[in-house]
Amino acid sequence: MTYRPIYHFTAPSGWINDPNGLSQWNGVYHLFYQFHPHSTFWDDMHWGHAISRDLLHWEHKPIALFPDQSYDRGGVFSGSAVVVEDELWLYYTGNQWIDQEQDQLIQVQCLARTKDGERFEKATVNPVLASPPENMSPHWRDPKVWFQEDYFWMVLGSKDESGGQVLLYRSMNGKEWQYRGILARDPRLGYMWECPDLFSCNGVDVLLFSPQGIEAKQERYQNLHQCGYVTGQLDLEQTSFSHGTFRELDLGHDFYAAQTFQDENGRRILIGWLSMWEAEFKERVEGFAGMMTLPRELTVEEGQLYMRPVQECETLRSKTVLDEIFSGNSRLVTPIGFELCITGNRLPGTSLSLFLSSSFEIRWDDEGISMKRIGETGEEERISKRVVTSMDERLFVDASSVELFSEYGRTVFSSRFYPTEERVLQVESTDQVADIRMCMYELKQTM
Ligand code: DQQ
Repeated sequence: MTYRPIYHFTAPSGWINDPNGLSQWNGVYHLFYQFHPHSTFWDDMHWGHAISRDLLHWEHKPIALFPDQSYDRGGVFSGSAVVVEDELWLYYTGNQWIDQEQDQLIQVQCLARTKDGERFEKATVNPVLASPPENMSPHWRDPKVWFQEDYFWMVLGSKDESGGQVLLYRSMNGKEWQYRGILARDPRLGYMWECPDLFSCNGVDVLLFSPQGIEAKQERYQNLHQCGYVTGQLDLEQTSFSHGTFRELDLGHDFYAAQTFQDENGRRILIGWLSMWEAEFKERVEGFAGMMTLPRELTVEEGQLYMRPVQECETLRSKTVLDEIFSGNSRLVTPIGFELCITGNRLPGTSLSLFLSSSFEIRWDDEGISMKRIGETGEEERISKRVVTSMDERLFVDASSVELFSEYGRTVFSSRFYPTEERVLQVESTDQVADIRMCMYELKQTM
């Protein structure tokens, strides 16, 4: 039984976490990522690199950035990319450990440039930001940079004694930066915010970030760390962002450090890490750990973010394995990678369950949608209390991952699962669930 995905991105070997430097440059998509090539555990971070023309077939490139300078010898941490004239500029956090066990560190913000996407040069002016604003924590990282209204802008994740926050910087030339102030903070949302991203989508300003340490509250905030967003009104000149309440972007067990970019067609595309800190990573026995989500197109509808797999994903469909009106419990041996579409209506009072293995169940009933996994630490359930009777559901399964796009992308769950037996889909319903059509496509291998 292999856990290696066939159409999701992962490294040829070693450990990966956050997506970095997502961009499209002269038609080519670039995916950089936090990478430890020497083991399947997080350690001195490098930036791995891959390119694609369709967001699905990724060509592995040599490592782009190594932890080889005095200011980043403890790791080339997360960051972003901006196209500047005929170059791609990469911003990242240089990490230096003072005492790793005590979490004592020095972090600085750095720039690297490439003219050809092959050779990357760290700027001689590095670090471009050498210390955090006065009296602030040395934990400030993950620069997300963009160009707007004649300036380069940067948001950074950070914290103070009351909790996580986002800092705003501005620059005329991308090398000399001025601190503009704290753009957002909320002491109820954990002790540190990582990987901030600020963008406008369908005319709505969105701040996406990954807060660490929010306490679980009923069905919410069930993961070790969360990834979510607020929407509101941004005023860059005034360093202010008035916004509504925080929402988790994905309700599954494994989703963190997501980043977005705008592609050359104007789409706002997101990729997240389809794993979670301190998770099982059973794939380690195969020499790799961690994978990315499918690329997803974002829209804002009814005031909230929707995520749908990019349209290119339809080209993955090879054979139709199943196309039928659901008529009762069934069991089907599945391909390693498949997409299952469920459309129609579920009658109130009925339930529909999909078992991807005896330890992984997805269920729709009058309580909502749930994903239940039995793992090393026992049963972990993730729930959306939104009740779905009119079904427009797309499920992507790839060896050891599942992504459910429910109600045409309104509610999304991403999780890892580790089947031990045959790859089987077992469908069970309590009663006649009424008029449900199920289509399954075998998906092509791209990786
Ligand atoms: N991962 C990176 C940091 C970031 C964290 C280090 C989020 O830059 O804050 O690998 O997963």
